[in-house]
Amino acid sequence: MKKNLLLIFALLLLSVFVAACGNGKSDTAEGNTDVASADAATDNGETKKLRISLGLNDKTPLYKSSEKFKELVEEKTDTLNVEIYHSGQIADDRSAIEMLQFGTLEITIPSTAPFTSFVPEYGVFDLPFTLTNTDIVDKVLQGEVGDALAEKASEQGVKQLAWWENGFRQLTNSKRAVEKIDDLQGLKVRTMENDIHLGAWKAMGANPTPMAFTELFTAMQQKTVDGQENPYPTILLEKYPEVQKYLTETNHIYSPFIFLISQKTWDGLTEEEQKIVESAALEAGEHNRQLSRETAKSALDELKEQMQYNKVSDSELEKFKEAVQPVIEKHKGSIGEEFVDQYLDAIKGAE
Ligand code: TK8
Repeated sequence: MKKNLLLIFALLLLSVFVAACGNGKSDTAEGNTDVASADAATDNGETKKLRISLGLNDKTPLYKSSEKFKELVEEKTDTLNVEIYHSGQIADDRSAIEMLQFGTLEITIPSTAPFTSFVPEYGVFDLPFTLTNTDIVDKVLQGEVGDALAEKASEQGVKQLAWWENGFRQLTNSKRAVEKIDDLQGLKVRTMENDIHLGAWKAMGANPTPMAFTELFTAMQQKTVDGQENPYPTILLEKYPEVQKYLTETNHIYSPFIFLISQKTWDGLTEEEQKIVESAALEAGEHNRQLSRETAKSALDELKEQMQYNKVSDSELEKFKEAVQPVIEKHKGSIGEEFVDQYLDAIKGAE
């Protein structure tokens, strides 16, 4: 009898011990949980860790402006510690956004295109040839359209603190110079994961493939895609001339970057910390736009030395614009007719 009681007591003790250990895994969205598990969000109880996941590498204006953000935050408080992870070390754009929704990552700064899966209205920026210069861009983003979009983001468990800049997108490929729309026929162009980009390149005669940015360089190296489209700083600093021969200036789309923080993270900050983080994101955003524009100019000069460059003539570009018109009409519905009209009116008002 005594033996049985001892055995039951030992088993009880064991079960309590196992339950206390747990599996140590937190439910996280896809992504590299080595650096992005929720428990890592606080260092040693005193400081809160803000990890920033970036897709681009540490040579780009995006990374350098993230360092500026870190500097601005850490000079104002010692309760926040900013860590920057570049080149998709933690996750690609879409996965990083999902991790913010889960609260297993604090900050990411993606292009708007992949964000349209969460908030379709951001698709206005994917309507080709609508934003045509940086003056108009600044007026539209800093005006009511920009504010309305940031408002909609908060319905998805993420808070947009600022508009940063990716830039005007240009085409590169390894096959041939693209002087006219017919040169696009059958060209395997990688696009961001966004239906409007896919539809637009199809309408222009290319053979587009949506793909996460983290897979792009390898896909070009292995020739699974012929080409891609990104702003000059990305093309140069991500070393695309190593795997692409032709550079075609099209300015077909202006891509913003959006500074997103997890709502869960935001709610865990004190009011003082929220003020510091928001003002740092805005100030580093101004730094980013300036650096992005300076870098785009110098990058083009360097790329002209390394690639076969051409600019599509205005008359030929009209054929590109004509080809994508039906795509714009079609996606007015998926984005929201009213909001697209508000966006196009804001552009007219800024001209
Ligand atoms: C980087 C991406 C990139 C974008 C793309 O995370 O995917 O081509 O232009 O800048 O957001």
